[in-house]
Order: sequence, then C-alpha cells, then structure tokens
Amino acid sequence: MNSGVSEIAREVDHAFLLVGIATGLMLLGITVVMVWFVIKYSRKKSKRVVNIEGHRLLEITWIVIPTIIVTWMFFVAYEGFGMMRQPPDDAMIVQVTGRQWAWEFAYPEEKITASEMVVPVNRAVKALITAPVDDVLHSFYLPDFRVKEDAVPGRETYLWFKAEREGEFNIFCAEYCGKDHAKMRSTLRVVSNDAYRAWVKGQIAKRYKPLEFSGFENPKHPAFGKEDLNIDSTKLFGTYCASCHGEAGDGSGLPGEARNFQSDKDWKNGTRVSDIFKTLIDGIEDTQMRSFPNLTPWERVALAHYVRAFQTGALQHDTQESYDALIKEFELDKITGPGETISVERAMEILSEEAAAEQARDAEATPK
Ligand code: HEC
Ligand SMILES: [Cu+2]
Repeated sequence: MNSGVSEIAREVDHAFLLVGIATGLMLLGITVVMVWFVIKYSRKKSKRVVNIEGHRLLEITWIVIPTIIVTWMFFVAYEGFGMMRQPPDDAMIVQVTGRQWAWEFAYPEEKITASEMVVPVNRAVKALITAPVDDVLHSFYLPDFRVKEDAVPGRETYLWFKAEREGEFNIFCAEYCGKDHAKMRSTLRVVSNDAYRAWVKGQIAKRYKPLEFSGFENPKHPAFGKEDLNIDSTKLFGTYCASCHGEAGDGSGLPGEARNFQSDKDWKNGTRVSDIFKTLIDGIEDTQMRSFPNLTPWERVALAHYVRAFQTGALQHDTQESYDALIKEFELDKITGPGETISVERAMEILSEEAAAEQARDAEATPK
C-alpha cells in the first residue's frame, strides 16, 4: 500500500502509528507486570494474602498517565478528522455514483461521464457521492488516500483528497453490496494538468463522435453497427448488463428473470434497434430493468446491436419509418449533423454554447 500520497493519508498514518505505539506499550507493560506478579505472588512462595487498602500515588499515576495518552490520541485524530471533513473551497467537483456493480464518475463542469476517475495532480478534488434511490448501500474507498465514504441511495455524501503524485490507484467498494461486490472496482488515475485537459477533450470528442447518419437508412449498413461507432460494446455490456443478463446474454445473471436475449419470445418492446434504444432510455416499468440515462446515444445504439447479436431466432428489423421516428423523438440529428464529422475544437465550441444557453435560461428563471 502506498503511503504519503496526500496530506490526509499522512495524517491518518500518523494517528494510526501513535495509537499503535500507545496501545502496544500498554499491552507490553500490562503483560510484563502480570507475568511478574504471577511469578512473584505464586502460592508456592507465599501462602499469606495481604489486603492492600489503597495506594494514593499509584492510583493517581495510573489515572493521570493513561488519561494524558488517550487525550493526546484523541486530539491527533480529531485534527486529522477535521481536515478530512473540510474540503478547500476551490476543490474540483466529481460526482461519484455507486450502483450494482459499477462506479460512475461525472464531471459536471465538463459535462462528461466516465467509468474511471481521472484527476489532475496537486489539485484538491471533492467527490460528491451518491447511489440511485432504488440501489443499495455502497462505499467509495480510496485505500492509498485513506479515505472512504458510504454511497447512500438517494442521499449525497462527500470526501476529498489532493493527490501529490501521479499514478494509478485502486478504487474499491467497501460495503458488501451483492453478488458482484468484489468486481465493483475502478481506477483513479492521477495525471499531469496537461494530460488531464487532453483527457477531458478526448472524452468530449467521444461524446460528439460523428455517426454516419446514412446508416439509418439501411439497417444493414455497417455504419450502424458497433464497429464504426468505435465503442467497446463488450466492455459496456460487461459493465452495465452482464450482471443481470449473463455474459452470453442468456439471462443467467441476477435471479429476477432478466431477459434471455437468445430467445425471441415475448419481448415487451421488441428486438429492433429502435426498440432496444427506447428500452435503454425508459427501462421497463415495475421490473429490474431500469433506464440507463448516463449512456450516450451511440452507446445505446452499440448496445442494441450487441444485444441483437445474441439472438438465435428471427430478428425484427427496423424500417425507414422506425428510424425516422427514433431520430425525431430523441433529436439524434441535432447531436451531430448527418454524415458530418466535427473536430474536437468544434465540439468544445458546441459545449460552451450549450453552457452559455443554459446559464441564460437559469438567469431568466431566477426571479430578481
Ligand atoms: C438489474 C438487472 C438488469 C440490468 C443491470 C439490465 N437489465 Fe435488461 N432486463 C432486466 C430484466 C429483469 C428484464 C425483463 C423485464 C421484463 O420484460 O419483465 C430486462 C429486459 C431487457 C430487455 C428486453 C426488453 C423487451 O423488449 O422485453 C432488453 C433489450 C434489455 N433488458 C437490455 C439491457 C441492456 C442493454 C442492459 C445494460 C445496459 C441491461 N438490460 C441491464 C434486468 C436488467
Ligand atoms: Cu458496492
């Protein structure tokens, strides 16, 4: 385990060491005296027992010294605790959501979400932690930084840290949360400022990754397949879906009758790309199949293809009308123009325009 990657980590280690030494010394002292007494006052040696009425100096000593040690331990820990609970005002915000069984990181300022946490070195980071209301308790744990906080469904908790060196660190869930609790891991990557900016740009560009809209006209067109979207659907499926639907899409996951994708029987919304797309947006009411609002449209499209690929029976196919309806309903054509590619710079522009428009709306909405 790393030590000293942040000030909090050092404070915690310091308090831990002190408590360890103090309790170690007490254990040693008490044991030594006890063994000594056992030998010294052995019945074989002295048969007469003397009743000691009191010894003021001795009593004062064993009250005062431990009190001082314990009080000292308290203040050392209290000081560290105070620091842990007070993130600096300029801390960067990352929203952390724990759900069965994955961590998700949202950067509200940049409007991006990711499945790993990336932060710049030497910058205070405040993690706002939560879990969806219909999920269970998780615990966001950064062992190298000695910080841990519960993710409570429907509530927001927080922790903060400031990484003092670059590197990759573990993120664990420290609260047993069901079948795949042990797999609920992620990575915290602490990188240089420049690398962080580059990462953010990359994430934004990914969100605005162009899609060949001509693909919509022909469901068999490869542009509408997962390859061209350049999204790792296997990973997506493994992260979000396999726990219920099984790695092979056979519904072998969580008990609760998740759909077997291999069978073509009794689909509620249907097996067309547009149907699955909608299932992922709305979920299926009164079942464990929730909505996945955090997925980008292209991730939904990729997953829809992935799910369809499990089918062994007859597939329902989209028609021009069903694609048109999908595009219209979710304004897919507004996300990127048909067949047009945009640069990262243009993506940044669109983003800032969006942010400005949003601010203007907010300003209008707040009464003066
Ligand atoms: C918590 C468990 C769970 C997770 C996670 C989950 N599903 Fe489901 N899913 C279900 C259940 C249960 C059903 C069956 C609901 C019903 O029809 O009664 C279902 C049904 C479906 C259906 C069928 C819809 C229809 O028309 O009948 C699709 C498609 C689907 N899931 C896709 C996905 C994808 C893709 C993911 C990952 C992004 C996913 N699911 C994650 C539990 C889950
Ligand atoms: Cu968990």
